[in-house]
Amino acid sequence: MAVYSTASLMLLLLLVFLNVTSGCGGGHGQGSGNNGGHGQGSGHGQVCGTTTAAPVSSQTPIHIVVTNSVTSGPSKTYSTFVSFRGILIGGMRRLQEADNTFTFTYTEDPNYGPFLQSVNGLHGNFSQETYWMLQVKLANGTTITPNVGIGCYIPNANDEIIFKYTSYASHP
Ligand code: B12
Repeated sequence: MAVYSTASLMLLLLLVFLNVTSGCGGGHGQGSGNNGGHGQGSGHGQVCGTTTAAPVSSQTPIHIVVTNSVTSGPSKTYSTFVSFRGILIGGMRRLQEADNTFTFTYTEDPNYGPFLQSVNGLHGNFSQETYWMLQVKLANGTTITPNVGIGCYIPNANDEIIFKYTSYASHP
């Protein structure tokens, strides 16, 4: 009887412990899951300490359009995905591994992270004042120029990520 009571108590304590520690930094989607709450600026960890069931991690589908405003050559469109609230460069790496027609290189800036240097073999060139601009056509049709680079931008579901080879004149 005493053994049964001790076992019950330990089980109860274990359940309480699991409940308290769930929700923070577990690597699973938080909040409403399935792309809910995407977009720049929405913080994470909103549900820390709550007892809501952890939703299944989701993949956020995106399209990548490679275009050239200097030569006005043909654009090319790819599809890939980022992890739930994952950064753009993660989807780019995934795409590069899966599709050998998409390649990119970057340099690491000490203050701002990865600077997109080349896409599909075409390099931005400071002396010619060209670079790869990052733009995003949102699902509602609006095109924005993010004020962060590929290492910081967190895509929304169905974002059309536009890498536009362009000249400095277009810098925001
Ligand atoms: C000039 C400039 C550029 C030039 C840099 C080339 C050149 N030779 O001058 C160009 C036009 C290429 C550029 C591009 C972009 N830029 Co810019 N740029 C600036 C600006 C106005 C001045 C930088 C500078 O000369 N500093 C002085 C030198 C001595 O310091 P430095 O550390 O050596 O500067 C280098 C870095 O700043 C780097 N750099 C410039 N922009 C960016 C952006 C990113 C993401 C990275 C990793 C590095 C980087 O290039 C500079 C020269 O080598 C700053 C704003 C500011 N007032 O600081 C924005 C700034 C740095 N850029 C910014 C952004 C967002 C971009 C873009 C991502 C915009 C876009 N959506 O396409 C792109 C980069 C895209 C890519 N290919 O990865 C943001 C970065 C914020 C952040 N937290 O990430 C800033 C702060 C402006 C802003 N909107 O707030 N940029």
